[in-house]
Amino acid sequence: MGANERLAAANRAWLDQAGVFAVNLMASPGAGKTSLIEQTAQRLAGKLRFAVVDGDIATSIDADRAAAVGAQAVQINTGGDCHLDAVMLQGALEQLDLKDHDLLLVENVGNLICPSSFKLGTHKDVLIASVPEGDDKPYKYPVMYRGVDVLVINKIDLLPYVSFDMDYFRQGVEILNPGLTTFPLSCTTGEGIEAWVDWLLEQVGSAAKEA
Ligand SMILES: Nc1nc2c(ncn2[C@@H]2O[C@H](COP(=O)(O)OP(=O)(O)OP(=O)(O)O)[C@@H](O)[C@H]2O)c(=O)[nH]1
Ligand SMILES: [Mg+2]
Repeated sequence: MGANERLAAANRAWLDQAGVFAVNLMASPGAGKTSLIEQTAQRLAGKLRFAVVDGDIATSIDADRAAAVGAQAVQINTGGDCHLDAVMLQGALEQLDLKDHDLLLVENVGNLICPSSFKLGTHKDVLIASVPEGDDKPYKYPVMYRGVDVLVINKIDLLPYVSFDMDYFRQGVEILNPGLTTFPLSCTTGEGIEAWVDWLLEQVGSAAKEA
């Protein structure tokens, strides 16, 4: 873990030097990580130059989806590991033209446990929860919910069809991570996506000012 922390710090320094703001997207399998990348990419076109790193156990399906919406995309296959780590991200950064980008979206392996333990060197950790997973997830996966900087609640279009008590869910989040910035949205209808994209633009803008 110590070696991972050191490599994560080196990744951060590299990203900062290149002027790239990086976000680590974590979620359970199927919560909508790639869908959010697709929606974000479509709205950022012409506003920001961005790249995507996709972590999966196997296949290049997600990197192909990101490339299809215009992102420079690198796929990492972990070959069985349930999370990305700093050395994997370092390998992906070597394949990207970092100087040509302002933003990097990293899609971690679908898992609510392991990714929370491995820092990558990204600037913000974002958790995507989705309505069909159930409203008890903050209570059952506290380490993940406690450690993130931002929460996206995806698939709100399904709220009328599944039993998901938003108040119960948000109370659980509030106990673990008070005042957490949260974006309820739907990648299917597009509702709420603008607020998420505005947040990203703001973050990239403030990072550029600090540099
Ligand atoms: N109804 C609804 N379906 C959605 C929404 N967002 C994503 N989906 C669907 O959920 C499924 C999984 O979406 P992905 O974006 O592939 O999820 P992922 O988190 O990238 O999945 P893995 O990379 O396999 O972990 C797909 O069938 C999407 O079409 C949404 O807001 N509403
Ligand atoms: Mg995906």
